[in-house]
Order: sequence, then C-alpha cells, then structure tokens
Amino acid sequence: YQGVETGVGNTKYSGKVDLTSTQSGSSYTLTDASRGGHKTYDLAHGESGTGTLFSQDNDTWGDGTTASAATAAADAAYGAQVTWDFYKNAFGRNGIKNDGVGAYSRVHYGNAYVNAFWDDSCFCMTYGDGEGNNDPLTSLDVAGHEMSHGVTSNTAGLEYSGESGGLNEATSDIFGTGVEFAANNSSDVGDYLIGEKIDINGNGTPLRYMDKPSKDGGSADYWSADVGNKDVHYSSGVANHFFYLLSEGSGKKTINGVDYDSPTQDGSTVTGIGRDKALQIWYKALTTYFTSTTDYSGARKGTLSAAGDLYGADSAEAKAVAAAWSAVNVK
Ligand code: ASN
Ligand code: ZN
Ligand code: CA
Repeated sequence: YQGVETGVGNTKYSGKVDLTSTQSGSSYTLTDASRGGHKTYDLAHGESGTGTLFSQDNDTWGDGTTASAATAAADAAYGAQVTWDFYKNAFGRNGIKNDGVGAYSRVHYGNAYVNAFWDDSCFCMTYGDGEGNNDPLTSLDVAGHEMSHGVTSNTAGLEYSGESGGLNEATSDIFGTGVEFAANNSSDVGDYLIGEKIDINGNGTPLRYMDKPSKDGGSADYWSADVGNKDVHYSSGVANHFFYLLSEGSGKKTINGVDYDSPTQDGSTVTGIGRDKALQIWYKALTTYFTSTTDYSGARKGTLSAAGDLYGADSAEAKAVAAAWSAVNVK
C-alpha cells in the first residue's frame, strides 16, 4: 500500500495539528504529496546534505517537546503546509515558483544554532534548534518568513542589500504574518510580531514589531537617506511599519489580545484598509512592479500602481497606500 495520509503533529508552537504524510507499506514519512511533495528531513545536528527523511512506523509526529526529534519536524512540516495553503488561497499561487513543485525543510541544523534560513541553491528551508537546543526556530511566522524568501527570489528577486534588501526582508515578515493570521488554529491567532514564540532574546520578547519597528532596538520606523546602510533586518522596519499602518491604521489598537501603538512621523492619522487588501496590494506589487533594484521610492510607486490595478487609481485603497508611505517618510 502507498498513499497520502492525514497524520497528527504534536508541535511545540502550534498545538496538535493535522499533518499530511505518506504511507508506504508499514512505514510513514513526512512527505506531503498534496503540496508539491514537500519533505521534512532530520539533520541531527549536521550542517550539510539532507540528513534523513523523517520516517516511522506510526503517523503521530513529535510529542510537543524538544525531547522528541520529530517535534521540530512537526512544526516545520506544519509551517510548510500552512504557507503553501496561504499562497494558494490568498493569491492562487501554486508553490514557491508557481509551478506546483514543493521545497523541502531541514530541522536540527548544527548545535544550538539560533537562526533559520532559506537557500535558493537547495530550494530549501533550514532550522536551528536555538539556545541550548531548546527553542527551535520553527514557529509558524518564521517558517512563513523563510519560505517567502523563496517566493521573493522567484518573483521580484529583490537584491539582499541596501534598500532592496530591506524590502526583501519586509516581504518575508509581511507574508509570514499573513500565514500566521491565515492558520485558523487556536495556537496561532495572528499578530503583527515576528518570532514571538521562539524566545530568541531569552526574555520572552519578540524578534520584531511591525507597528513600531524601533521597539526591537535597531529597526527603522521611518525612511531616511542612510536607511539602506543598515542591516536588512533593520531597514525592513520602514516597510513593515507601512504594512501595519496600511492594514490597521495609526494609533492604539488591540488585536487578538495584543496591544499596538503605531506612530506616524508627521503626526498624520492613517486609516487602515484591512490586512487582506494590504496583502493583495503587496503581492501584486512584488510580482508585477518590483525588480531586483527596487528601493523605497520604487516601492511606493509599485504599491500605488498595484492598488490602482486592484481597486482603482482614485480608490480609498490607493489613497491609503499613499498616506501610509507618507507617514513613514517615503514621499
Ligand atoms: N533568519 C534570517 C532571515 O531569514 C537569516 C538571514 O539573515 N538570512 O533573514
Ligand atoms: Zn529573512
Ligand atoms: Ca507572529
């Protein structure tokens, strides 16, 4: 017997979830034939190759703790599933290259490695186990972030330095956040924070904040002439802030129990158009107007064109795009 199965994932970050697996005789593997054949591999602390495909004689993956090697695999496989479904449902995109072909994920990279990354050359995502091998970087927003690097590479191709690098990073934060809100899972209710579950700072604070990026101590809230000299994970702040303002508007707001307070540089009030429309505008701009060298000024133009295409050049949505960029000093 060989077939597509629905197994159980006992994840660390997303609770108990359905995981698509493949049964072959009496053995199951973490192979998702319903999403381009995405596979999840165990590097078992190695740093090269693909390690071993997760395989076992039952269809329950992980125990919700890092004691089981399959727990991080369950999170990573779930992240790949939900991200695939997000791109399909929100944009009609069929995988990273829109060709129906899945990527693969590798977990347990290195020893106490505190990062996760996308690599174009392997067409794969890789996750470290975090501090003390106890906080794998496999939360849903991080998985969505990494897989979205593959989408950016295969669309606009934003160069990973200067202002285009900040836009590349922000694109991953924006769609990673879209994935988290789309999950429809009581453990992932959705927020405008990045990495709030992986305890990367050791004190429970998130890695990044979209309502006011400078809360992380390094990210830019507003465009300035030298923003392109910052690390791409800091220059991304301008676009993350734009996306928050466009979605939710300026000022104080509580969403799913999280308090936000988003400022504007000029004291203007921005009224949000909702996250779903903001995501559509960003995706259309990324896939139609952005190029490898798009900078912040080009991003303003590209998103205005995208909003014009989707909602009309004189629409409230296009006006909100202009207002949100102006509020972050992209004029
Ligand atoms: N986790 C980081 C990222 O996706 C890795 C990196 O700096 N490239 O941006
Ligand atoms: Zn990134
Ligand atoms: Ca988040």
